[in-house]
Amino acid sequence: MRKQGKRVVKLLGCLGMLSLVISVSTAFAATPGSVIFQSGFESGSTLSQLDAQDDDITGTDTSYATKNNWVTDLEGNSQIGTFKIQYEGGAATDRYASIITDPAYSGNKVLHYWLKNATIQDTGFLKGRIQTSIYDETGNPQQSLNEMYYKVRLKLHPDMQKLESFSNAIPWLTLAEFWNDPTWTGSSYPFRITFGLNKDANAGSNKPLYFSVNSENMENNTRVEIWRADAKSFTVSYNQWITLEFYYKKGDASTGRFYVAATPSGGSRQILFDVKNWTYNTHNASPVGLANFNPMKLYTGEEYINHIRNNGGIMQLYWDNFELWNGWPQAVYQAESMTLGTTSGETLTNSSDVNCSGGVCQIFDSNGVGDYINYFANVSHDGKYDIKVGVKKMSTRGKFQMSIDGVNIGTAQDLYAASAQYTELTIANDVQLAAGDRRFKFYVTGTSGTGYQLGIDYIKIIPKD
Ligand SMILES: [Ca+2]
Ligand SMILES: [Ca+2]
Ligand SMILES: [Ca+2]
Repeated sequence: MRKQGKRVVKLLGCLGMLSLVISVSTAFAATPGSVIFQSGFESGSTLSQLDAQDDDITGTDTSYATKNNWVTDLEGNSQIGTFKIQYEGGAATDRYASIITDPAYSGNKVLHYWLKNATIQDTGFLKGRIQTSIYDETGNPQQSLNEMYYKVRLKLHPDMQKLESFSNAIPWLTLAEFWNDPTWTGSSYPFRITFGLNKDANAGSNKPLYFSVNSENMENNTRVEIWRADAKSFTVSYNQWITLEFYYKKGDASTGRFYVAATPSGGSRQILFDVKNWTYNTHNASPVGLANFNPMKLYTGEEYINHIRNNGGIMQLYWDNFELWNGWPQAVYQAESMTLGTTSGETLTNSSDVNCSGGVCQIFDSNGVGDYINYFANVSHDGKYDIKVGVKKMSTRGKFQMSIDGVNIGTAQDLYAASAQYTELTIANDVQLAAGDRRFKFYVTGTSGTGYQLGIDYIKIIPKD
């Protein structure tokens, strides 16, 4: 891969108080993640028993147009080993996973976890487990997954709230787990990242659950914590869908990354964790990729399972809309759906057009140099991005300069064409953006034709790191 001509341009913000650094590389191919598999557990997804302690899901989920087969797309992907559901103990009267109709909406199917009794013997106590496993296996390797992103919806059954009255702290209720060089393969450098729910000890009143993450080296069967973080400012809600996004990047203290974002249904997206630290064992000189992970998991001790049951409930979760990628997905923001900022006041029209993405382009009737329109788009994570814009060119169009949060990026773009033309423009590459709402401004700088209109279809940002 060629990488050349990297230059750093330092620009002063318009207030003269901010200084932003934009680094620009040329001839560096974009490498966004590709979707590996996606399912909403809809019709065609079939859960069936493999043996007493394992189930599988097979079939094609036709609610997604592509990458929707549990066997040929998921297990058939060259970076993925095998998928199954594991229990490790008990029977269906103690625990099960099942594809059911969403109790809140009859038009939706979801994956339901039901954990009534802990049955797995550990040292001096029992534990319970229901987990999807995406694992490296002999003959079906999963060694090259150096980056991984997935999105899934989680709904905590209302019975989960009974945990708030558990008097002691809850340090362990796993919802997802990520292994590098897992201990059960007799490996030399096991490492685990655990994402789950924790709770502090009650002191006279119930305490809320909160999301937590930690990582551990396994050293001579002893767990050594490498890093941890708690998301106590995020309110964990019950009986409400929360979209979770996970990103794993294999790396050391300076190159590794583990990220989780959460978006409650109807609420705003919050980054719970963006850890830049080890994502494999700190002693491992030659780690493979993410060979084993449990993207949807319920794994915890008997006292928490029993507490819910003893209070008239059952420990339960719902999962939906699982989408797995081998890196950050690119983000496309339709002009017609973005939050509009200030404009210079000319008419903005949603123009239905089958050649426009989403069936709509926005036509801004700017009529002179200096007119402008601002859009806000939510950037998922800190990083470098290639910035592209989908446009509809016409003879009545003008030229624009794009800026992000007041800093010009790239050069002026000419939307003039003798007749209608639909094009994706590359505005700039390797632009450093911070997570959150960024302001994308189109500023009219001139025209090659007869008018100054803009025809904006979408903004696309492609993650580069
Ligand atoms: Ca579904
Ligand atoms: Ca399978
Ligand atoms: Ca559009």
